[in-house]
Amino acid sequence: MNSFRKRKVFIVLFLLFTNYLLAGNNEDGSKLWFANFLLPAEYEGPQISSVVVSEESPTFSLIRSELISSLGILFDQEITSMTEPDAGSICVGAIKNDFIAELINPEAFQEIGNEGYIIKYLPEKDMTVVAANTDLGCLYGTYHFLSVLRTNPQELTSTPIIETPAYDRRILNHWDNLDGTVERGYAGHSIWKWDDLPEKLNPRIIEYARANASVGINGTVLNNVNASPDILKEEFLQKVKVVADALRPYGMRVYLSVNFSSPKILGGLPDSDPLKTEVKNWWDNKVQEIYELIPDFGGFLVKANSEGQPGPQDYGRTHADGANMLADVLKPYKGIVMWRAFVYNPSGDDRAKQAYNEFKPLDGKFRSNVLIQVKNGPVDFQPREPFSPLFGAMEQTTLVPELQITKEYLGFSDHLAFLGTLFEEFLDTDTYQKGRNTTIARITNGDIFNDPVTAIAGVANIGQDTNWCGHHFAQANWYVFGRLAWDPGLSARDIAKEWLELTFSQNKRFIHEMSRVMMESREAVVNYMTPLGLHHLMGWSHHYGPEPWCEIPGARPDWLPKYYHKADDFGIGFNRSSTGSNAVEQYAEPLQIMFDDPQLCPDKYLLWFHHLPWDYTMSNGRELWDELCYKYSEGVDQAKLFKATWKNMSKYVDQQRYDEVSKKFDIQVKEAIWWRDACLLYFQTFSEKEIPVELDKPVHQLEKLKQLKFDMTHHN
Ligand code: BDP
Repeated sequence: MNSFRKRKVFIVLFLLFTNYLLAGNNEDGSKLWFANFLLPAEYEGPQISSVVVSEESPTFSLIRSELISSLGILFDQEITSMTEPDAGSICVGAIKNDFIAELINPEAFQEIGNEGYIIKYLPEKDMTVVAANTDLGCLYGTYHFLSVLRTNPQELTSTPIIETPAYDRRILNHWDNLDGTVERGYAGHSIWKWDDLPEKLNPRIIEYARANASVGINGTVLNNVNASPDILKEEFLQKVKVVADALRPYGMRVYLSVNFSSPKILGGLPDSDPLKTEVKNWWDNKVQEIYELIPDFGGFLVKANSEGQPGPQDYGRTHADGANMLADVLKPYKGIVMWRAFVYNPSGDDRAKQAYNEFKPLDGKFRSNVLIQVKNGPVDFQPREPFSPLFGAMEQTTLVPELQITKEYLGFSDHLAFLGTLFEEFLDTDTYQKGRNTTIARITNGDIFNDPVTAIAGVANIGQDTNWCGHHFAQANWYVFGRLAWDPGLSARDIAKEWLELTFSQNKRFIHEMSRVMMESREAVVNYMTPLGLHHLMGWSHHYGPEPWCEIPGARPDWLPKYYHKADDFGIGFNRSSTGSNAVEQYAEPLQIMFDDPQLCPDKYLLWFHHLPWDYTMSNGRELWDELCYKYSEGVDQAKLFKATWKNMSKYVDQQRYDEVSKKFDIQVKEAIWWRDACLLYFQTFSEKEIPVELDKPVHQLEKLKQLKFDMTHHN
C-alpha cells in the first residue's frame, strides 16, 4: 500500500472511531429520559458521595436505590448509603424527621402540601437536602434533583427549589382493551399483559411507574373508555390489584373506565337505570369489593351516551343522575368520578356545539366528587382546534382538561409532532370567562374556582414497543404532559430542551437544532394536514392519511370530512358565525366578537368559524385559495427541513436511534406530500384555480389517491 493510501485508510478508521466515541453505543430507546451519562468535566454543582435517607417505607427505599444507582453513574463512583449525614451527602426525608427539621426551617413546609418538596444546598455543611411532608413529596424531589443535576446544576447551589404541583390528579388514560390491543395506540400492544396477570407482572410496569413518577404523573386509568364490563369481574379485579400494588410505591393511583351497563350485563339486573335502588346497590357492592382489594383506588372514568356507549339517557335520566349515583357510591372511600363530556349526536346542526349544550345546563347539579372531563377542543383532538367553550362556562363544576398524547390525528407514531406547543397553546389560552387572564390552566387548576379536587388527563401513547411510544421523539409527548400537568407555567421550549438533554445528548448544537425542529413540528403538521382552521379531513375509521372526499353510504354525517370542510363552488369552511351555526355564541367576549368576524378572527381558526369564498382576501393580501396552497406547501417544506436537519445530527446520536428516526422522517416527508396533494387537488375541483406557479406542483393524481386502500395492521 502506498503511503497516500495508508494515510487514507488511517483517516477513515480515525473518523469511524471518533464517530463511534461520539455516538456511543447503540440505544434502542427503552431507557426513555434516563440516558446513562457522566456529568460533564465542567460540572460545578455539589459533589455527592453518600446518601442519607432518614426513614423507611417502600417509597423511601426506592429513593435510596434510585439515588445510589443514578448518582453512581453520574459521578462514576460508588455512592454509599449512610445513617448520619456528612459533607458530600444528599439527605432525603420528611419534615416530621428531626434531623431534616434541623436542616430546613419547618415553616417552609406549610406551603408545599402533600406532594411538594424543597431542594436546598447547604454550603457550610456541603450537603444537599431534599425535604417534603410525605415520602411521595420526597420521591418527586429526588427525581427533580436528578434531572436538574443533569441539565442545570447551577440551579442547585443558587437558591432553594420549592415546588408544588398545579393539579391534584395528573392522570394518564390508557385506551387499552382487555384483549391486549390499544385503541388508537401506535406503539404495540398493552403493557399490562392482562393474560399474564395476576400471576406474573410485566417488569416494564415498574419502569413505567418510575418514568411517570419522574415527571410527576400520579394516576392511571388502566382501560379503554369504550369499556368492557368485564374489567369489573372478580377475575379482572385481581389483576388490577397486582398492578395497583406495583404502582403504589411510585405514588401512582389506579382508576378504571367502567361501562354504564355493568349492572345489567354483569349483575343480570333488568336494566342499569341509575335511579333504581337495586342498580345503586349493585354498584355499592362492586365498589366495596374494589376497595377491599385496592384501598387507595382512585375512582371511575365514564364515557356515557357517546358513540354508542350506554348511559343514563338510555333510561331518560341525565348525565348528572348517572354521575351522581356513582359519586355517592364512591364518596365514603374518597373516590372520584371523571365523567366525560365527549358527547355528540348526528341530528344536531353542529357537533362543535353539543357538549356545551348538554353540559352547561347541568352546572351546579353535580356532586363535589364528580369531575367533568372535557377534551381540549370542541370536536376531537384535531391538529388544531379552538378550545372547548365549556372551559370557564361551568363555574360550579370541576372540569378536567383531556389531552391526547397518542397522535391519532397527527401522523400516528410515524410523524414527529411535539405536542408541548399544542398543550401550551391550549393551557395558556385566555377564556375571558372571568375577566382577563382567566386562562384554561387557571380555570381548571383551582386558581379561579374553588374546586375541592383538580385533575388533568392525557390519553397515553405507551405500548410494548421497545422504545415505548413507537417513535423515539414521541416519548417527549409523554414527558411534556407530565411536566405541564405539574406546572403549566413551564415553557414547551424549555421542556423540549430538557427532554433532549436527558434522552439524547448534551451537545449544545444538537439541542439547539432539534429543539427548533420539535417546536415547529406541530405547526408543520397543521400546515400539511389542516391549515387555516380546517379539520377532520382524515381517512374513515382508521383516521390515517387524507380523505377529504370520503363518502360512505349510510354513514353518520358527522363522521365524514364533508360535514366539516363544506367545500363547494363558492368556497370552503364551516360557518359557525352568527349567520351560521352560531357556535361563536358559546365563547365569552371579546372572543365572541373576534371569532364572529372573519376580519378579526385569527387565521389559524378562520375556516373553523367561517365559510369563505375562494377569492376571499386574507390579512396578508393573498387570496384564500392561494394562502391555502402556501400553507400546504410550507408544511411540506418544514417536514423536508426536519429531515435535512436530522441528517446533520448523526454525529451526536447513536446509530440505532439515528437510523430509526431517519426512517420516520422519510415517511413523514412522503406523507406530508400526500396530504398536500390530496387536499389541494381535491379542493381544486371546487375552486377551479391554479396552484401558484412558484410553489411545487403536486406529484400525485387525485384519482389515484382516491383509490388508495390501506392495510392498517402495521400501525398497531
Ligand atoms: C375519538 C377516537 C375514538 C375514541 C373517542 C373517545 O377516534 O377511538 O373512542 O375519541 O374519545 O377520537 O371516546
